[in-house]
Amino acid sequence: MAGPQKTDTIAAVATPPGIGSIGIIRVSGSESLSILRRLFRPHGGCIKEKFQSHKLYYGTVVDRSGQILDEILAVYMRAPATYTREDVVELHSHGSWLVLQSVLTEVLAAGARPAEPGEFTKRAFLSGRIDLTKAEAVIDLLQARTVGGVRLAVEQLQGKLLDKIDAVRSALVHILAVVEVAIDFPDDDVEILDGGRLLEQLQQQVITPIQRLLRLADQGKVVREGVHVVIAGRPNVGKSSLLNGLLQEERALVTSIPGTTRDTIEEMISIHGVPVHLIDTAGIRTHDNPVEELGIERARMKLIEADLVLFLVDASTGMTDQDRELYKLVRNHDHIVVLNKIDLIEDDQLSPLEQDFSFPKPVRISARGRVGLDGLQEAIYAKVVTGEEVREQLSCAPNVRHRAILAATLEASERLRQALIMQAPADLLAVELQSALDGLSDIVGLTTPEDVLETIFSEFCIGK
Ligand SMILES: Nc1nc2c(ncn2[C@@H]2O[C@H](COP(=O)(O)OP(=O)(O)OP(=O)(O)O)[C@@H](O)[C@H]2O)c(=O)[nH]1
Ligand SMILES: [Mg+2]
Repeated sequence: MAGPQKTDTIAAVATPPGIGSIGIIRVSGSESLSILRRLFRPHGGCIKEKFQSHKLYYGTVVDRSGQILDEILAVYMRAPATYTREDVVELHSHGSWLVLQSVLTEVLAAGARPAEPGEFTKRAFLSGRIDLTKAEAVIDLLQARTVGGVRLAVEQLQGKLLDKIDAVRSALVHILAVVEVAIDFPDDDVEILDGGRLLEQLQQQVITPIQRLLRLADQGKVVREGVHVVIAGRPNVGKSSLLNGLLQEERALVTSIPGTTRDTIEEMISIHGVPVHLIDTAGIRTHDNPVEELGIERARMKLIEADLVLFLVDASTGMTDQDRELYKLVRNHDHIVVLNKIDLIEDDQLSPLEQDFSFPKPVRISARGRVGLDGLQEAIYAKVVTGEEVREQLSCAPNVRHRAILAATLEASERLRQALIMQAPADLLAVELQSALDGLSDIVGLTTPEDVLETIFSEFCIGK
């Protein structure tokens, strides 16, 4: 694995700041046990207690003068069966930030140094317990905002992505082995290099799986980061009512006066685990009021940035000239036409209205009556989440860093394919193969440059 293993002992508060019933200080490194012995007085035990690994002890933690700081539970976990593969100690005190700080001060005085952000996980990586994709999964797990994001991170932590990358790597290694034999025995070049077979292997075991991983990366971005959905329409069509309906709370002001919403309002909902950022905007119309005009300008800007626009029309008035003007802005964007206030008209009056929109079919709702909102959510989901995998269960999705490397690996593989078709000399094939392999080694962390590692682990919080 990359880099030598550090041996100094690190410590940090592993639980978030604030008041909690418990707070945990984590210590990792060769001094962990001696630090525990120095600070901890087990209940009914003696100072020279032989701590059994992975067992909780009840007692008190004391400072250098012998003053009791807190009643705690302590656990000593002997290497290598630990998060970092080093000796680890955890002190579970009461969750007061002051107590945690005073205990940490004593741990540091006893020989540890403060851990950097992500340093525990970095040690797990450097010791070879986890690869880089699993370390990244830990960050994703901590930062996930929906069940979908959590699910994806857990699957990655279980090694789903690693397995797929490993399969592609071993296919490339296999091809490289054949090519290298051909280099060593140039006279037998033609016989050894069965171009047709290698091409088939390259396509089935390298190119197709990488293409699939790239598609999954796009879908994974949707699950992790979510999509921006803008509710747009002329004033008074019920945009804020729709926002409130989807949020199931009275978040935005709703009145019968056109021009109620002046600024954009943003809230998040989760549709089947996908974070959907809903943005309610000021109704767009021409107006002299400068405040309203600013709001309208913002609404236009949001429209441009949106992943999807919900174009809201008041079914009871039908399409007005203003609606038609506004629809011109939306038409070329990914959008769903939503006919609101269907409670005010008869069903048969809706069909002629729908004819204004060729495709896709408008969704009928009553925002105020909370009717049709489930159907609308399904329509939003179907629009933003493409591909069967996500709908069934996305279990593996490369992130932005992996995506860039996979794209480069795909290019190298394509060049290799061309070279095989052209029956290029074996040493040239070997060069392309090696460059494809190097990229994949970067993904799992075998050869990842130090600065990339730094960037990845700096995203962690301290104590993880
Ligand atoms: N009957 C009926 N009235 C609705 C429905 N949805 C909204 N309204 C009413 O329409 C009026 C305008 O609703 P809003 O949600 O404020 O409309 P808006 O599009 O946000 O308006 P602006 O912020 O001014 O652009 C309010 O009086 C709502 O109660 C609906 O489904 N049926
Ligand atoms: Mg509004």
